[in-house]
Amino acid sequence: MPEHPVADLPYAEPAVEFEGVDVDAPLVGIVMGSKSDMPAMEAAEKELTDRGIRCEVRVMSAHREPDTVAEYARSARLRGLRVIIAGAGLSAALPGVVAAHSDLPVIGVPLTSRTSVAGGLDALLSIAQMPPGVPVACVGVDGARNAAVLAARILGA
Ligand code: RP5
Repeated sequence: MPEHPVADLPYAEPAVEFEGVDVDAPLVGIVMGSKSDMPAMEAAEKELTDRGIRCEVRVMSAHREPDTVAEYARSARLRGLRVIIAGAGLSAALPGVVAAHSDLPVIGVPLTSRTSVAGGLDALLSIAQMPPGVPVACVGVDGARNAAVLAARILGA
């Protein structure tokens, strides 16, 4: 019987790549620029949890902790994440920076903020106006729940 045509393909690398992925690993990463964003972003966690979609929540700022954000985004796919939801207010660089370091779909959530000069419009424009080739999907201001619904649709869940 002839060898299967793909039998000799090198599977070693993917096997190594997925070796460390926990079967219970979260599928959606929810990140936000500040602890002050938590009340708004909790709606995303609730929606995903209600749908039985595993998620993790982290606070990290693109401006205050740029190395942490880069490391998180770069390792996201290998850790099993499939979508990243990123919420931020004011200049709201977080979703774009995550998208710069990962090829996973990134959903940005523009947030109103105590010191916003434009009621969240500043964050909305920062998140939506990405340069060609580095896409970030953008929901409405304080639209964390919709970000979770969109993540669920991306996952087909
Ligand atoms: C942004 O600045 C955060 O996402 C938050 O919405 C806003 C204010 O942050 P804090 O000053 O409350 O930490 O980076």
